[in-house]
Amino acid sequence: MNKEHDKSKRIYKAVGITAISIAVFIMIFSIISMKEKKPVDDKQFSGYDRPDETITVDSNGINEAAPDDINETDMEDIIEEPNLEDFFIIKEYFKDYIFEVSYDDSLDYFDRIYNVHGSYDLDGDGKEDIINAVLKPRDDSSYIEVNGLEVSIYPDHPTGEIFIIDMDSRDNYLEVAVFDDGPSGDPIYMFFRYDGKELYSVGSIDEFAYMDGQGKFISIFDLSKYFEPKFYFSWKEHKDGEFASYSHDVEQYIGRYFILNGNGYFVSLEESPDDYYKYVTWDYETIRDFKDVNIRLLDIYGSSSYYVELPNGERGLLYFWTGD
Ligand SMILES: [Ca+2]
Ligand SMILES: [Ca+2]
Repeated sequence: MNKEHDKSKRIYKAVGITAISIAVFIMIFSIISMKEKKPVDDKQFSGYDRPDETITVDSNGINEAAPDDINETDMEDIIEEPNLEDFFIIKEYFKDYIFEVSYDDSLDYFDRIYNVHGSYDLDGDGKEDIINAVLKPRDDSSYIEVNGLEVSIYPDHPTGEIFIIDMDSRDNYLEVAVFDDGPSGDPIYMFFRYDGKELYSVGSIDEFAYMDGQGKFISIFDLSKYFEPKFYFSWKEHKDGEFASYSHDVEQYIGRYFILNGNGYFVSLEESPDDYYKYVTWDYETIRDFKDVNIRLLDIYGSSSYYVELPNGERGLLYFWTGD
């Protein structure tokens, strides 16, 4: 009887140990597979392996729709490479609020002085904060003021456009974005934060930049905007009132295929030159209108200049006009 009892005890023990081992194994396995999940997102942006691969460009790259389902799970304090799918144009992050704007319309458009008034809770204490601004072109008497605290600014071509924006949903602050059309068609948004004690500038970025609503921004100048899938060269992260820049490894896209759309300059060249810029010409005749052309990236000089191979085997410099 005792012997039998001992035996069954041993069996229970053995079964117990096996169960624990299986549980541990499952745990380790799920941790590994969780870790392995991450690069899947990146894969979408690494270009196409073969030119004859099915071309689906609809969900790749950047969305211009409302940021309805932004993933808010990544709260870790570590620097993560942005996933372009989380990025939307800046306007999508404006609050639905309209400032009172007045100006003397007897003045020329480029000389107008805008007086702006509004109120919004900027520091998240539940009380509205009084916001005023005077925006005068190329004049340092321009300023923005919150609850009597003033910061002077120097807009080139203000248009009176000013918005409430949430640069980072992870903190309680909302920022004020002041639009400046720039010295010659290089529009920017200047951001200001009121933290309950102080009002200060928290940087500026081009109007067409993208952001993820969690402090990360990608300038349109750092994006391969004519390619699908798109990729970025660098991004900025807003933290503690400052922008830090991080570069992204684009070498990984060399040898990959992308769909090209848009007007680009193309100069036929058999090999990628060391000094590509010597071959750059702004001749109208070198402009080509590319429509869904499957190109292969052979060299990347910057976000607006590449060495590529066209589907017919022709190789050359591909570059885009970015100035004005
Ligand atoms: Ca407040
Ligand atoms: Ca915020």
